[in-house]
Amino acid sequence: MHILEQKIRDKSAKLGVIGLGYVGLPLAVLASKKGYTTYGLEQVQGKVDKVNAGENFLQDEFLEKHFSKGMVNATTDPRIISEADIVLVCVPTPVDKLYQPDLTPVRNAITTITKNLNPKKQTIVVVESTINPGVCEEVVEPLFKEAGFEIGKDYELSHCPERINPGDPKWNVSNIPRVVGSFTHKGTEQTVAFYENILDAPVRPMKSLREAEATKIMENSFRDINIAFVNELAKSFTALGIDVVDVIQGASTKPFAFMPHWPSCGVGGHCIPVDPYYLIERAKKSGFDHKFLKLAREINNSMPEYTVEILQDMLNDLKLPLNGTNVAVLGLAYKANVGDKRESPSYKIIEHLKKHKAQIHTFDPFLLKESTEKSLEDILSKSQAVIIATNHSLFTELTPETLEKHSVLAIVDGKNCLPKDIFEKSSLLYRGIGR
Ligand code: SAJ
Repeated sequence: MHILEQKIRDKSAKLGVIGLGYVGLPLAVLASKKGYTTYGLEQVQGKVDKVNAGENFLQDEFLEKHFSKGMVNATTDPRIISEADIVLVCVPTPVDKLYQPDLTPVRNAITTITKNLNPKKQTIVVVESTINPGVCEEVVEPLFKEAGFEIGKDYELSHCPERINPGDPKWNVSNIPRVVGSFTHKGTEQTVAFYENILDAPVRPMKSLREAEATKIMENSFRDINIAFVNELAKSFTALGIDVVDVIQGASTKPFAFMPHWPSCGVGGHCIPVDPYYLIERAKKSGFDHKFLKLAREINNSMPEYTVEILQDMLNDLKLPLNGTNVAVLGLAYKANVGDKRESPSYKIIEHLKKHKAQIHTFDPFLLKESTEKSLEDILSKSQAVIIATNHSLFTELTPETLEKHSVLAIVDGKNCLPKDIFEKSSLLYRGIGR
């Protein structure tokens, strides 16, 4: 049996995880828990210190339960790569302001590997970061080639897309099934063997790197287009006096061939609003125009402005201009009960409110440093209108009485997270998204 295969089986293989964020740190802790010596290469010294002190700086249930001091040897020193038998790349793959993919973090990680790779070890390099089909062969492999390394001989290259769902109490790094694609058959076998050793979930070998890269992009584009579908229905049904949430709940009684998604003030996060652009841009290079994916992105990107328009209509009914009105934006994070503001619709709502010269106040219990007010009481006491931009549990407990006590006049429920029927019986003006 090949030495590396033996080391994977007997867990003497050493791992190097590049990027100790919400993907890399849980992965490193899981591998360590399963018996592998695990190094973490992280450029932020503060994170390195926290990891070595056993301090969990992420909101992640798996880490809360399993992470402790000594499990991961974190460092900023890239020379640990030369010791690793398997290197796992877990760095961000964002888009820039023009929604263009930004592979800089991936390129930097791969360059670090090429400067420290020990070809005698025939290291397996696994990219976990979400990338579009073609990145491994067109961006990653050429960097190794330039450094004089031959794929399949000096190293193996695999892709195992991460599927972390921040804040999910059920699905975590240990139990989410994974797919693996590699450049060679041996690479696929070895990489599947590694993941089968650390996961309590099936690992599916894919035909090649490209199918593995396409899998994650497809999963998240699927979610984006389905959200865009209900967001378009929300606009259309409002004009027809139809409550789209009631319709979605009705359609959900069908036990097959329907999967509910929900309209909201926008689609945020590091995955759903980002991943489709990776495919849109790469497909362009092969002469294909993803009209449908682009339209879905356009619809979802229109929801923050649509939310402000709803507020504007409500204030018109009260003969109040948005200009000069004190508006409370409740929530800055992109999803409930996490402190992550990447691509958050809240900031786009704030931009539109600014354009209308509203007096803007913000409060997010998970992002207090970014909030202008430090408590719900504070912000409500200053505001005549409220937009719920994130469905944090704290906001879902809001009652009409609380708002009326602070003489709030109107509320836009951007995440349809309040009991509409109760609010409609109050003196407040209440509108949801599509209901
Ligand atoms: N959203 C809607 N309507 C919906 C669902 C979500 O407007 O029906 C909005 C959310 O408010 C949020 C954004 O979309 O602003 C993204 O929400 P999300 O629940 O998809 O959360 P993410 O971004 O953390 O997505 C992750 C993804 N996981 C990975 O990429 C590994 C995604 O694949 C999962 O499907 C998703 O979690 C999940 O299912 O929760």
